[in-house]
Amino acid sequence: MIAALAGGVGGARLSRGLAALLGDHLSVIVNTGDDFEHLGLPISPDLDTVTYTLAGRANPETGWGVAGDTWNFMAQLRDLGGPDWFLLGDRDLATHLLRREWLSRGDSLTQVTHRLAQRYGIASRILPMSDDIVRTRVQTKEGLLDFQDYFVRRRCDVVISDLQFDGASSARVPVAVAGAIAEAKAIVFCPSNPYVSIDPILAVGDMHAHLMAARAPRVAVSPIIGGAAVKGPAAKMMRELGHASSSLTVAEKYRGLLHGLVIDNADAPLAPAIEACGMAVLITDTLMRNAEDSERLAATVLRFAESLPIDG
Ligand code: FO1
Repeated sequence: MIAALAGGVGGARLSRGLAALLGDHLSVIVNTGDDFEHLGLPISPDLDTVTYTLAGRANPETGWGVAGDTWNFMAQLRDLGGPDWFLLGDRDLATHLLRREWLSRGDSLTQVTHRLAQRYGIASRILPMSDDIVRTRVQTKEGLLDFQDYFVRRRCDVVISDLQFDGASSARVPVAVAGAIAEAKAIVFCPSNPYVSIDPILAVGDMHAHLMAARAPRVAVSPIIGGAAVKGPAAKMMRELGHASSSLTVAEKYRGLLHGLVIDNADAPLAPAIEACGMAVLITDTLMRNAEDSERLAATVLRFAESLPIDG
């Protein structure tokens, strides 16, 4: 079993490569801090992005939503003066309506996510980081913003000073997640935003203890290439939170947690400083332009993880 931690589009892209190689030997532990209720619908963006991507159904331009989706619902909503800042495609709507139906009759988010993945014929397991409510909120000079308000409505155009994950400390690690980590031969931190995709996962209950107790190498792929994020606000957040937007910041952030960090060729000069953080470094092409890139990088990361001697 390989366990991967993932959020957003970068996490989904590497998960796609891992799933192609591993099938039902892969469990993807997904961030739910982005989740929110919109028009009475329970929206789980990162769970849906990973599910659509592993199903080969994700919108290739945006990374989120369904490829080829139509927007009749949004057009009508707009005509009726409804909130049109968060786009819900006609096909995407089916996911949210089914999730609401199943949650309201008592199914867990884990059960709902598993059922949706099964209906897409996905062999890998897609596991919410918790079945309890965790909400990422962003501290800005305009006050505390819910994540989607910050990320979508405001397009990240406000300076952030801190992040919080409401509910995380009391949220429970699901049995399926604890099992995936305990059985893992390697644990992969996908190139997701460290602050709003990986940190919420690490903040859940005793997740950190489960990861540290695992007898498996823990390796991450840096989401930063040459000081810039491949996609999304990770680099901007790093600078606003007072750090250099660099793979070295990722290494310093995960010092003590990671056995290895995969960085891009562009960041090769950082290798000695990253090794000084107590982790091995692998330098390769980490940009995933297509499914072949994702599979190549996944294979490279797995070989790297297997090569690492781990402490007892
Ligand atoms: N991101 C946007 O920038 N604009 C949107 O209108 C939008 C709608 C949306 C609908 C469903 C969904 O699953 C994701 C959606 N996202 C949208 C992405 C979302 O904001 C996520 O938080 C990102 O995936 C970042 O993790």
